[in-house]
Amino acid sequence: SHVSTCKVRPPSSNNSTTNNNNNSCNGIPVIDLLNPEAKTQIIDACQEFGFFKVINHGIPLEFITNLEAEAVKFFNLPQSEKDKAGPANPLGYGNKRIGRNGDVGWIEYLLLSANSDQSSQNSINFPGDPQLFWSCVNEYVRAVKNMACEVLEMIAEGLKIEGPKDVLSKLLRDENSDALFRLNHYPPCPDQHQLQVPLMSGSRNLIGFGEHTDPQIISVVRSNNTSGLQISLKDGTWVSVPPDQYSFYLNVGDSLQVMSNGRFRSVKHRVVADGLKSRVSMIFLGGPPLNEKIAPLSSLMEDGEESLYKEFTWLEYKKSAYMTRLADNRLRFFEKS
Ligand code: GA4
Repeated sequence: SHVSTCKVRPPSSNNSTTNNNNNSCNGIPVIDLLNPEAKTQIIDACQEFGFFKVINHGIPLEFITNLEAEAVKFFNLPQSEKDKAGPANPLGYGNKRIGRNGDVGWIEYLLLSANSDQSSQNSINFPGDPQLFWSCVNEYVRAVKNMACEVLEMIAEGLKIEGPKDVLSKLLRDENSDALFRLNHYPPCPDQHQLQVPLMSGSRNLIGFGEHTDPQIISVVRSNNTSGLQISLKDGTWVSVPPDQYSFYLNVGDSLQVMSNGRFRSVKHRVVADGLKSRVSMIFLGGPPLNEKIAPLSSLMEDGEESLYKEFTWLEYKKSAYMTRLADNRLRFFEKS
């Protein structure tokens, strides 16, 4: 399939009056969180793409570089050391295998809990300097979760729904929120003949992380300066996301698609590994408490509008999601026929 490369529109060529967001790369909206228009721009982006980049996010660069250094240190350890933190079931260190249902990719990762109560983390036997590692993770996760909550508050305001602006953010701020944090490493691959992982059709690129949507409410992605992330547009075209180590990309998850009763898109995305440069990404996956009902926000529903989905809790959805393969349409089982 065709994948377009980055074309940044020069400011002068933008004489659109309908689209109030004139800042984009490869068509991907760039939202300046300090811009008073940001709320409306985020709503537009969630509807059209389910994906956008944020700048002026207020997260200290130091938090990012500290954690990246710890991640690189870990991934550079000998295999036998890394294996001590595994296998990922689902938390811990994993290598090539993603989930439980046969998905594989050119990837190694650490899947961690991002709950405020991190006692579940104790089951991971982290090699090296676990104290330093966890303090970097906690410092980063706290800041990124906070930013995600601010964006969810802007979404609530932008939707002009009645009632408190924390209808969405409170689900992440809840002390029982079910959030995950994932550190991914897509290593270089000098000898592609030895590979046990699928190649992209018609190219020399490897699948790093196969196409999927995120089951949670919202995800926040940060990567180093290596490309690889691609998103699927409404028409099915894949678009490369230009790497930007100073910004974050946010994506709408399945749960937010449901809570917006289908107004927002849970964006399909994937990572291709180019085999030459190593890509390191860190992803905060914001989910609600396990017992939370995932249903369209009542304040959003218009007169006579009905939910497109059956009612379910996050626990039910999560269980069901972990039975699927990456590329499956996980929401399908919960759509009303
Ligand atoms: C996709 C989003 C998150 O990375 C993740 C992934 C999880 C895993 O890697 O274990 C899943 C995948 C993700 C969706 C379907 C199931 C579960 C792998 C898989 C095949 C941690 C998550 O929550 O769902």
